[in-house]
Order: sequence, then C-alpha cells, then structure tokens
Amino acid sequence: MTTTIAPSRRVRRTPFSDGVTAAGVKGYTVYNHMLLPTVFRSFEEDYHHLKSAVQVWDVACERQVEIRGPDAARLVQMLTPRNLSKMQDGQCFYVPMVDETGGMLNDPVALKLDEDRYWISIADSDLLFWVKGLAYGFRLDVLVDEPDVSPLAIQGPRADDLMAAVFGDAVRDIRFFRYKRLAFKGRDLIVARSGYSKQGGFEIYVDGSDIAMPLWHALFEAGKSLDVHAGCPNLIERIEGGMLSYGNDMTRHNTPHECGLGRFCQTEDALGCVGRDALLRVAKEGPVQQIRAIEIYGHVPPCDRAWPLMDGNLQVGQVTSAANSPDFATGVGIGMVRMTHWSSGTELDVITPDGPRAVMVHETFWI
Ligand code: THG
Repeated sequence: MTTTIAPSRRVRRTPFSDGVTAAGVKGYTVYNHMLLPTVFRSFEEDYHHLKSAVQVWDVACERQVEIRGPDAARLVQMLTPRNLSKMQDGQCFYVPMVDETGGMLNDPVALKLDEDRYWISIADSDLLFWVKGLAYGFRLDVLVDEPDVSPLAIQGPRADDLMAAVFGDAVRDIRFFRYKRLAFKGRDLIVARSGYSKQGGFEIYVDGSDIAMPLWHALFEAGKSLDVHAGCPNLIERIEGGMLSYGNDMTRHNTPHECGLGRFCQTEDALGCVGRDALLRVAKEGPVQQIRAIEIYGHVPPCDRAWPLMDGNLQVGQVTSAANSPDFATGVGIGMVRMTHWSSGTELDVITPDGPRAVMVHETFWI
C-alpha cells in the first residue's frame, strides 16, 4: 500500500482539482487546509520545465482574506509594518504581518481593489481569525471573510505568450506587482504580474469556482505549441530564489528583520501597526540572527524538520529548507544563522538525518 493523504472535507479540494488529477499529480501538501500539489513528473523535471517553458499552477490554497468597509484601510495598516499610505488601486504589496511582539503571523501579498476593499493573499496560517479578532476588538466598520477566489499561477519564460493567447496583448503591459482587470468568458478577473517563482509570470485571481475549469482548459488549449504543463511551486527553484515559506523558514518566533524582510518595513510610518513598538526596538538594534542561503556539499535528503547548524559543538542556527540543485550542482538551503556566523564564506556543518554535511553561508541566494 502506498501512503496517501486521507481525503476528507477538512482537507479542502480546489476548483482546479479535477484538472490537477487529470494532469497526473504525484504529490500533495496541505496549505491553508487545502490541497497544494508539490510534484507532477519529478522535482527535477518540473524544475527544468519551469525554467524553460510555462506552467499552470493550482495555487487556490493562497486563500484571500477580504476586508471591505469604511475602516478597511485602517485595519490593513494595523496588520503590517509596511507603509501602505501610498498604495494605489491596481497595486500588489508583499507585506510581512506581525503580532504584538513583532512576531511573523504571515507573509501575504496584499491587493488594493478599491479605497475600501482589499484582498490579503495569505501564506499558510489562519490569518482570518487574527483579522476578525482585531476587527471585532477595535469595533471596526468592516466585513472580513474568505471569498470564493482561487489564484491560478502562470509561471515560466513563456508565460507572457500563453497569457496573451487567452487574455489578449494587454497582459504584456502589466508591470511587476501590478494588476489589471481582464475579461474571460464575460467575467472580469484580476490578473497580476506576480507569483511564487523567479521565472516571471502571472497570477489570475479566479473569482467564482464555476469558471475555474473552463479557464484551466482554455490555457492548456492555447498553450499546446508552448509546451504548457501543469506545475506547482518547485522546491528547488524556490530555494535557489530565496523565496521564504511561512511555517518552514519562519514562524511567529521570528521578526521580519530576522527573515530579511526589513526592506518591507517602514515601521516609523506604519501608524497604528500592531507590534510597532516592539519592531521599532528591533529595527534600531538589528536582529541577532537572520535568514541566509546555505550551500550544502554532498547529497541532501528531504528536509522535514529543522536541521541544526553547527560550529564544532556549538549550534549557531538551523536549516529549514533544502534540496539538490541541478543547475548549480550543489545542495541548496535556507537557514537562520546567528550573527556571529552569518557572514558570507563562513564554513559550518549541518546535521541531516543522513549524517553531517559541510556547508557554506552566503548572504545572497542563487537567483
Ligand atoms: N502569490 C500570492 N499569494 C501568496 C503567494 C504568492 N500567498 C502565499 C505566499 N505566496 C506568500 N509568500 C510570498 C513570498 C514571496 C513573494 C510573494 C509571496 C514574492 N517575493 C518577491 C521576490 O522574492 O522576488 C518580492 C516581492 C517584491 O519585491 O515586492 O513575490 O506568491 N498571490
């Protein structure tokens, strides 16, 4: 018998699940209580294809927390130390969200839909409860809920051509982290130039499950000559690009500064932000540990727990994501490293379940 995830109502299917199954998905994880494919052909084949062609990703698990009403802007600014005062309709912002201690609660993409309406496209934590709690506790005039919106990502170097075939040439003019409303079957959908890869591409916020499979089929039909394939966020490519995974590389016990997300914090200007005082303190003093790229020498096994980073007998950090990179011909990892050992070129050992491996710390990622 093979090991499977037991299907149940709690582990939610997505409006694209029929397409994902038909495309031969080989592995899933659970993200926001919803299925998220992890592999189709193999991690390596998916990786090479993502970097050379175009893929359609079921990322419906990037659920939206919708905030609407007269106090929407105030509430969204309460959630993040990033200054949102100049955010325009049509913009997406990558925003660290923190609790009252400055601890990371999520690292979503926020979209401003209107002066009084936002979507928060969340990573894997139940942010809805925190947002609802703040709205209730502060008696804010807002509605907070999870709409029937399912992102579908189109990623890879041929993403523009595939999207233009379905939505028209207007997609080519969408700038990075901007969105346009484009028609599909008479429905206006938000199409943003964004996505969880460094290969470029788009995210379509599919508003209404009924058009999910029609859109899926239209993309595969239009992409026949482009070698389009079903794909998913690729572990190897994500690590090469230093894209963090909430719950893996960071948790509530890390500040944005430790996560290397200080450039997304303007805490001084983020008036009303929960955790502002705590973050002003850490921004001034600087973090004592920080995210680093970890080059790992020798084959690495799957990383399903934090691996200690050692300087001899002294633990100086941990590796929380790791894979074997075909393009860079080395093990690649993401780790949290103490400041005494975080400069580029530092040599350490990581303790994997298959034994210790020599590693080198780098301040920049591979791509
Ligand atoms: N897209 C959408 N929702 C999401 C994700 C996404 N929700 C879950 C998860 N991903 C949230 N985490 C991230 C992490 C990184 C980025 C986006 C969401 C990202 N980072 C850019 C980079 O590293 O190149 C920088 C962004 C910027 O410069 O503003 O895109 O992927 N809808």
